Amino acid sequence: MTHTPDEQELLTRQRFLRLLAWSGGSVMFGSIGLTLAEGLAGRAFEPLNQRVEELLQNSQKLVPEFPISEIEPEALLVNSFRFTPELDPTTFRLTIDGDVNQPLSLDLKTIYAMPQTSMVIRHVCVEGWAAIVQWGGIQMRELARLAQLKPGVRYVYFWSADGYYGSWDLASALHPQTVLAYQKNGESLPIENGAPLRLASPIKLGYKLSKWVTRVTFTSELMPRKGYWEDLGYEWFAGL
Ligand SMILES: Nc1nc2c(c(=O)[nH]1)N[C@H]1C(S)=C(S)[C@@H](COP(=O)(O)O)O[C@H]1N2
Ligand SMILES: [Mo]
Repeated sequence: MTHTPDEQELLTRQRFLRLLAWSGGSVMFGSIGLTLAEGLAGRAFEPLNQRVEELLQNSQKLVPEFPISEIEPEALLVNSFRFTPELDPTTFRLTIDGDVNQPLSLDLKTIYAMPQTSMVIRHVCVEGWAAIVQWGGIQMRELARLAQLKPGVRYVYFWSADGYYGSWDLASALHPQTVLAYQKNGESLPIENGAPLRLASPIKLGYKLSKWVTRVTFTSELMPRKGYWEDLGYEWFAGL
């Protein structure tokens, strides 16, 4: 995270092009059916709005990470309140929609080909346990760059296949250590921990870290339903 804004922008473009090449052009250009060429020539690289740009350039305060030797493989308790959905990795798509210029529908192959972030952090559950875990996945900010947030976006909703849902403030979602993870402790993410994709971040309590995320929606307003636990009285921000 030591690039100048221009270098950053260039990197993002290069990554996006690489991503398109690797995905065989399967990145979807929005609901109005832009072709790949139109997308590349036109809207795909519009400058981001100032506020989002600031959030993306500013690496925000990084939470110190742990050495790999401090991972506690047994300490992460499975905490699922509903059922454990079995998602087929071959047909799975992550939908990114809402107030974005470039809605996306990404398969796992495409997501795995994107730049991977790995971090060893502490997961903290309000129920009184914690665990040092290594997560590997894609930064939410990387997805936000690709989707191109519209001006006025302030919140992000995460929808899960078990009916769980939650909302975050945009700054926390675009923090460099907020990741959609597909690996745990160096191996593929187990189903009970949220495969194929779950949120991981050292800046939020466990109940904000949705498992089995299938859809990410950027919005300017919070809806009456703010989150599974939040709607039952738990604190919304839930920062660590
Ligand atoms: N979709 C979904 N996400 C969820 C939950 C859940 O029940 N469903 N439980 C939350 C809680 S309270 C915690 S502590 C963590 C637990 O993650 P783990 O089961 O991988 O340890 O997942 C969070 N994300
Ligand atoms: Mo939790």
